[in-house]
Amino acid sequence: MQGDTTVQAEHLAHQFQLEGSIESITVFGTGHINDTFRIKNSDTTAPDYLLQRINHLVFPDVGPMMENIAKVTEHLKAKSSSQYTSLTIIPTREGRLFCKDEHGNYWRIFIFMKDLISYDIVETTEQIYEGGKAFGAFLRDLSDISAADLFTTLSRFHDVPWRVGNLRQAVKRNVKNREEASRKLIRFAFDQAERMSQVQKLGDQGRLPLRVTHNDTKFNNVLLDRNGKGRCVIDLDTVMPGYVHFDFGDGVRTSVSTAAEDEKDIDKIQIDLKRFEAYSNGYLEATRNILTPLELELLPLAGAMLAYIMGIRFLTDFLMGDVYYKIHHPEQNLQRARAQLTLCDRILERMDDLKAII
Ligand code: ADP
Ligand code: GN1
Ligand code: MG
Repeated sequence: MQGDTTVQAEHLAHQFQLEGSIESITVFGTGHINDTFRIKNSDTTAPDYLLQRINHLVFPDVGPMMENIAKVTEHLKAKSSSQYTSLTIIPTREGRLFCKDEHGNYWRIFIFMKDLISYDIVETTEQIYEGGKAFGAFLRDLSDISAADLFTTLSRFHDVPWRVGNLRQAVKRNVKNREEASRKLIRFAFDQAERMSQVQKLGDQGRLPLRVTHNDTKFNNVLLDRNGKGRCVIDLDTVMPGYVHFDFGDGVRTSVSTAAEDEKDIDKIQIDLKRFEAYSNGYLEATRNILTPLELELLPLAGAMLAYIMGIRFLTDFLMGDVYYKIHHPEQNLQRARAQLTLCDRILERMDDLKAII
């Protein structure tokens, strides 16, 4: 199957306006949603490319989604300071932003950023600070686009009450008889639902500005250069209207601990306040001047909220029989849910420290 996909990828690559010639195509990256391939160029003066088969079960509106990405990357390119660069979409031979194959799959190509690095687990506080600053600069540099100008690719993506409703339904249906194995986590999720709904409630009341947010700012979605400087924010599928807490929170979720997203040994899930401080310093250096007092006041809660959202999404997917996220072993979604809800709990325990830092 893997081989077939790579052959198909090569066939698809020829539909795009590539320079040079293809030396090899290999499966690439650790994303949970799309299928990603790296195209090596045999012509060293031409770029390498990143080819992706878009998961259209997750993203059904590929056209408007690609329009969002084009709008945002052009905007960032027009104003970027020298430190930051933006993704470059390679059009098809017909000049389109993506193409559809005979099986109904959608494909796109970006220039591959050869000398930049993505960290699944970020190593140093300097790297965390740089990643935070890059994600903050992303929000700031897009703050002059009206959120209403962007298409909502995935509605209610970080809407906690809606996510809790989905979990409730999954528990009730219990299609795979997995409720018993998840019971402790389900109880924690319902106990925290009210507290975790605060941002959404204030947003619904019109008390938080809707901004152009990235919505998937896990740390491996910012590329750093070899000197550890933040250079490029990637994975722009979910760029759409949102609240700043979604972006700040997902960055915190994926940088405050050295444990993996699906860490099995929950004793390893510990919060390092120096990591939180580094991320906040970077993020706020870029955004402090544009955030409202209420937005700032809610930032300490954001990391716990995003860990909670991921926890209940993984748990829902486990109960539903692993229909959304790619998994590599049968209990992985349960393990991810346990790790993320533990992380949420550990962040909540440190709330006073986080407030003092912000
Ligand atoms: P997913 O939505 O599946 O997470 P991403 O767009 O994040 O897909 O791509 C998967 C991985 O590929 C990223 O985590 C990163 O390591 C790498 N990657 C993505 N885009 C680029 C790029 N333009 N240049 C270099 N590496 C990239
Ligand atoms: C998915 O595509 P990827 O792996 O960057 C998911 C995010 C989750 C993340 C958890 C569209 O992101 O929301 O935070 O997994 N993306 C979508 O690792 O659901
Ligand atoms: Mg990604």
